[in-house]
Amino acid sequence: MIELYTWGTPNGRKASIALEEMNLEYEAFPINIGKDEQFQPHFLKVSPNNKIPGIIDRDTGLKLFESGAILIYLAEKTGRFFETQGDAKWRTLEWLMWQMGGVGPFLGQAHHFLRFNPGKAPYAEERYGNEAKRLYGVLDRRLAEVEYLAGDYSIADMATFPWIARFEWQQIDLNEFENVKRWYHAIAERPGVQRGYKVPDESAEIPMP
Ligand SMILES: N[C@@H](CCC(=O)N[C@@H](CS)C(=O)NCC(=O)O)C(=O)O
Repeated sequence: MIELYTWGTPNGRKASIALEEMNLEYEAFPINIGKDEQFQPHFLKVSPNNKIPGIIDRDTGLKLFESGAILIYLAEKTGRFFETQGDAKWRTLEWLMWQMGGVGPFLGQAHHFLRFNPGKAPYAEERYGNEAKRLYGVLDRRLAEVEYLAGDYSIADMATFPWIARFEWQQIDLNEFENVKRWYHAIAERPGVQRGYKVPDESAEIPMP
């Protein structure tokens, strides 16, 4: 049994999608970051960086924060969605790290300036809007070569998908990125992804282009 501390955001959904895809038993505890619940002492014991997601594995007592580490942990625990040998291992880690170091932080800034604070900082809007388009171009070219980021569907796709699901917030037209659109539709159809997307907010719907 895994305790998942989460909220309905891209980083939170990475973990709930992985838990659903891996058929792991878990209980979700909402941490409302709009109400500063991420600063509560009990949550900081799981995630000292005061950000969701965090997990506690009741089987082992392990507490873990950072979504990339959580995905690797769950994949190792179940032996699923992460090839641990050869080229596929490194392709998975490479694209997972690309998501953690590029897609997450930069698209997060695009949300901040383009969606929530339009007109306040034109330079930042231009910078993060351009960076969003550049990242979509990188993703599109990769997905022109392979079906999923590491070849087979993996934790690298689970990490990236919830960020791409905010394409409207990033002012991205998915029709301009045909390969991303094909990949997005395929992942959006997976029952585990559909269930994981609704944690902890049952009313959340996957946006479709
Ligand atoms: N690198 C972290 C980023 C986590 C993150 O930024 N979480 C956001 C929600 S998507 C959060 O908890 N924000 C609350 C805050 O910044 O106080 C991860 O991938 O887990």
